[in-house]
Amino acid sequence: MADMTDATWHKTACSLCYVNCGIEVLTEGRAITRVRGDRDNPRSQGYLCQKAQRLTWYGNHNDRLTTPLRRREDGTHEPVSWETAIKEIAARLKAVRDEDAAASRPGSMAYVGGGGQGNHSGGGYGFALRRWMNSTRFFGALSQEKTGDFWVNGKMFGGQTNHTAEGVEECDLLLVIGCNPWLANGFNRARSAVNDIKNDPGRKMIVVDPRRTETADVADVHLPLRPGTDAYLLGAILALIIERGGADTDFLAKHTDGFEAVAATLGKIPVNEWIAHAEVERVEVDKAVDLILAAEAMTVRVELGIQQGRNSTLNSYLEKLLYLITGNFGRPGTNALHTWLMPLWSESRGERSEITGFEYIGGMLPLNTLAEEILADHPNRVRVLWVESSNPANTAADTAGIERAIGAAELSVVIDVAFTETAALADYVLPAASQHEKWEYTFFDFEFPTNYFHLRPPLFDPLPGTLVEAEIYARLFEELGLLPDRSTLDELAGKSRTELLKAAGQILQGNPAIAPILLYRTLGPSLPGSAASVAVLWPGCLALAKRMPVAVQRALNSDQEGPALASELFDRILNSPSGTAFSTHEYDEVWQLMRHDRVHLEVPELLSWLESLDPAQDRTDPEYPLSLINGQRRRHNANQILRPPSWRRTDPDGALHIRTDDLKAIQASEGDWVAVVSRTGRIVVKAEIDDSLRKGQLALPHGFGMAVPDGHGGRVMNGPRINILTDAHDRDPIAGTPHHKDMPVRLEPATVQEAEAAERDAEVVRALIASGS
Ligand SMILES: Nc1nc2c(c(=O)[nH]1)N[C@H]1C(S)=C(S)[C@@H](COP(=O)(O)OP(=O)(O)OC[C@H]3O[C@@H](n4cnc5c(=O)[nH]c(N)nc54)[C@H](O)[C@@H]3O)O[C@H]1N2
Ligand SMILES: Nc1nc2c(c(=O)[nH]1)N[C@H]1C(S)=C(S)[C@@H](COP(=O)(O)OP(=O)(O)OC[C@H]3O[C@@H](n4cnc5c(=O)[nH]c(N)nc54)[C@H](O)[C@@H]3O)O[C@H]1N2
Ligand code: SF4
Ligand SMILES: [Mo]
Repeated sequence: MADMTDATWHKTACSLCYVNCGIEVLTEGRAITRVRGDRDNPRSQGYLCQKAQRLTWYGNHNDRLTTPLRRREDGTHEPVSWETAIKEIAARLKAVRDEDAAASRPGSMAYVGGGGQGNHSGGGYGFALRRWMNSTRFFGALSQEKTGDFWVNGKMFGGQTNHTAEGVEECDLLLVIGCNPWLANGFNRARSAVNDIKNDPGRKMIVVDPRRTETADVADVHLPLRPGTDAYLLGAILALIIERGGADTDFLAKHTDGFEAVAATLGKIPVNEWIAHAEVERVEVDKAVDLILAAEAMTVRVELGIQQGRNSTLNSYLEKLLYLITGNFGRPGTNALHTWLMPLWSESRGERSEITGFEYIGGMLPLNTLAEEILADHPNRVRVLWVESSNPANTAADTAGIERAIGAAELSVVIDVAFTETAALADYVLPAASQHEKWEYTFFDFEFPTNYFHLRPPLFDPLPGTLVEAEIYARLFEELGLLPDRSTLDELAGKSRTELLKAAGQILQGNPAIAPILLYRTLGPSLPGSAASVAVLWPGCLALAKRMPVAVQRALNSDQEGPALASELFDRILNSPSGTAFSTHEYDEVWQLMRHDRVHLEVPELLSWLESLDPAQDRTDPEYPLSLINGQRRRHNANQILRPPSWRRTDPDGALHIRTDDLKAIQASEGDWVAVVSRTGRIVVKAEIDDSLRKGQLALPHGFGMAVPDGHGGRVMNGPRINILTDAHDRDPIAGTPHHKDMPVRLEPATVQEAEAAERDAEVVRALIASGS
């Protein structure tokens, strides 16, 4: 396994977005030298997008962490040994836990992250620590994009983990709302799937997006709405569907409750007024409705355009009503629910933060409220900030507020593979082995009727100085004295897989939080190829085999039952380097996945929200008249995963995209440095023409703004740090998610000094790109 230079193709997955396509790679030293799609991967079937070839830039660069770091008084960091770091962190955690207990207050730790686009193997261990700290406060990327969707799923289907899948490959109508699969992917084999639809006259596509995106360009109907008006447009489309008899009355009678209340509210919508407010043509809307009514199997695909847009949680409701009212659910080519090996988020039941009043959704609080939880003048404020596999100093709204909050935490710890902007502010930084240096997987398994899981063996040994997350937490728990003694561990390790959890019962009763670590230290060592950290999947296999034995038997083609079936599944996962199916359903079994007996179409909070919409109130701020897509997905961005500038083949500066006429309005030209100004901040960016945008709409890319080594011992900013512009209080009233896709801004020419400073940084970055570092 170790650092090999050979001509063998090794199977793994791409971790540059959450689709996690199966890939095969050639390696040389620690570099990935070639990448090709893995045709044996049953989900991605050999597909790759433009980014995968650049994967080596993730783990093989000069800004990897190779030693624990401790912050000095002056803000710089010094290397310390693992022993020192673990000892000191453990002592401080224990002190805070004891103080919390003495003051009878809830645990005051905030846990942020727990996994990125390709890595969820650390999360379970991090949760264990949070649990031991008696804290419920969990924040992450999902709680700044998807929690509104989860909340609606809870209301309609009964569970916040009743998450939906799309039937893109088999649909005859794909309705794309607020996403750009051509560049962002987001579902399996996205570009191929879009091309298949384009090339088949019998299949159609509608795109709802203000910009004429690459996806919209090949659609049958494109509705280029005014940013932020989705709720109006979707409301009007729903009203038209019902008016034209498009409701599937058989489906509604059989599977749903509450249609009358929904229809009554939709019936009151002033359709023409709302369509006019969205600034789209009525004839184009009618064409879209024609296609929806004619579809045999429609699937609706949504993402950040509506989830990080105005009326986010309401949008998530309307989008679901589109397929539910028309009966496009639980059949081939429609939307459906999917299974989980282990759910990626949990069920909340209306608990709220004492500090902000926001509701926990899926076990999470809005990332937008993290700074408030730390900075609040409240006895139960957050004292310990624990960040794992996330870079909130760049990716959370209001960079200045987040930086203040990190500084105000009594203890801040970051576990990452690279020296991120968040790490730069932390009290301790712990270096993790990369996703290619350990067994890794994600729970982004969103398929129905067959669902898949992909466990990837490592390509390389851990970079010297780094540890796998499981080992970091195990050492911490040992230092805290939470694990049983060696002989008890040995005795447990001697048990069979099926006996182990039973035998550990009593120990776990005393301290349930240690379960993952106990498995890691007992079942772990018996697993082949140093796969110890994978032991946490075992309880998941047991639970799944119990919950849906028939679906697992079908997927494995097995007639085993109970723990034997679970064991077969666990072994199959361990021995399937291209991934494996873990559940296979019949379509009509979709209803068994739902917590409610019938879909609750009526969600009173959202119907009254819809009724309260008023175009007259929905005005732009004359101070900030433009709408910024703040965090656009482009050809060469990938969240904060690829940090060295050299990975990009396009867009070296992370340019501001703007229409010719909007740029002319400030007397600037392409290539000029311009200032984007919001209520919260001001950044200077290079202007590049993109006439596919709507008038008055601008776009800045996601995935820039890292401070990277400049080659001369310092650091340089790699493109725009976009969350300087975002206001953490401009957020959804239910989910607290930000409105990144429709941010009010104005544009000004940059000052001479600003332009010179920006040009100096850009030159350094271009030199780095030229030198390939
Ligand atoms: N290349 C690339 N791919 C990625 C990522 C990446 O960083 N780079 N990140 C991954 C991640 S984490 C995610 S969550 C996904 C996100 O994937 P997407 O959501 O598809 O990507 P975005 O570019 O953020 O925004 C989607 C679209 O919303 C549109 N939009 C803006 N305002 C509005 C509006 O008011 N209404 C509507 N209907 N649309 C609007 C924009 O024009 C844009 O086309 O991408 C994943 N894939
Ligand atoms: N303005 C604006 N802000 C946005 C968005 C936007 O569109 N606009 N998009 C939002 C969205 S949808 C998302 S998903 C978030 C993403 O933002 P984040 O949640 O911060 O996640 P990533 O950018 O994926 O960065 C993950 C971190 O994990 C580290 N990492 C990688 N591998 C490992 C590993 O094996 N172990 C450990 N411990 N660490 C590892 C990386 O170095 C990186 O620092 O950004 C959000 N922020
Ligand atoms: S779609 Fe592209 S970025 Fe996403 S996992 Fe597949 S190859 Fe990687
Ligand atoms: Mo995301």
